[in-house]
Amino acid sequence: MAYVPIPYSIEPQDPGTMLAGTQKLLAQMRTRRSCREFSDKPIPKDLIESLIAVAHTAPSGANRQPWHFVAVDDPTIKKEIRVAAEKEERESYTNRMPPAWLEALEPLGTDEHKPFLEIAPWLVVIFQENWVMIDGQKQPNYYPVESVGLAAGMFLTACHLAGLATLTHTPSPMKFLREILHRPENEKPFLLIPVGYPTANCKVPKIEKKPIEEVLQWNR
Ligand code: IYR
Repeated sequence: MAYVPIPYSIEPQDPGTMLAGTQKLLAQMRTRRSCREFSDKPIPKDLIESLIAVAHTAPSGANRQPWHFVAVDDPTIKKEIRVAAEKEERESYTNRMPPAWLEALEPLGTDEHKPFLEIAPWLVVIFQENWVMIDGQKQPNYYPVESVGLAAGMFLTACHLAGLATLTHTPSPMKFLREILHRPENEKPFLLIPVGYPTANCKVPKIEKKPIEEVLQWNR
């Protein structure tokens, strides 16, 4: 496909406005937490579609957009997902995760019980497309993990700014999602994201981000 350049610009802002805006965003984003106690309060389909449309603006390797979103609010399918996820998680917590991993998870208070998979009004499952058929030929996608990770991050941000709670859930292994949701063999489940409101007395673990100096090096 030919290169077709088109004009691009961003509305200029002065640095003070940029800093104030960023600090406001930072304060908002600092309140984002992974939620494991969801209420069943419904969320309209068109809101979920807009949130996914935000994720779909993400950049991707060679603009292949190697993602597919499945939004589930069907109670029967949510139950099927919960049953399959809890089966894998039970095995993981009992036999698959080594002691060091279980110890690392202790501050999060997680276990094999995943009631939120049935209670949260929506489960958004992001699939990663590892290859595509182009002109009858199987072609790899480029940087699919990075691309889908970017889309997932933008989805979480959009949900938070809309006032919704999310969880980045990765039951392991999660190939059951491809079967339950009838996705093709070029797609690999990437993340299972319950979306909803926290319960009235929702609790989250008391954990903190590292200080910025620990994750930021300046060379100037
Ligand atoms: N998938 C399991 C275990 C788990 C693993 C990590 I890494 C976490 O950050 C949290 C949980 C579960 O969802 O319980």
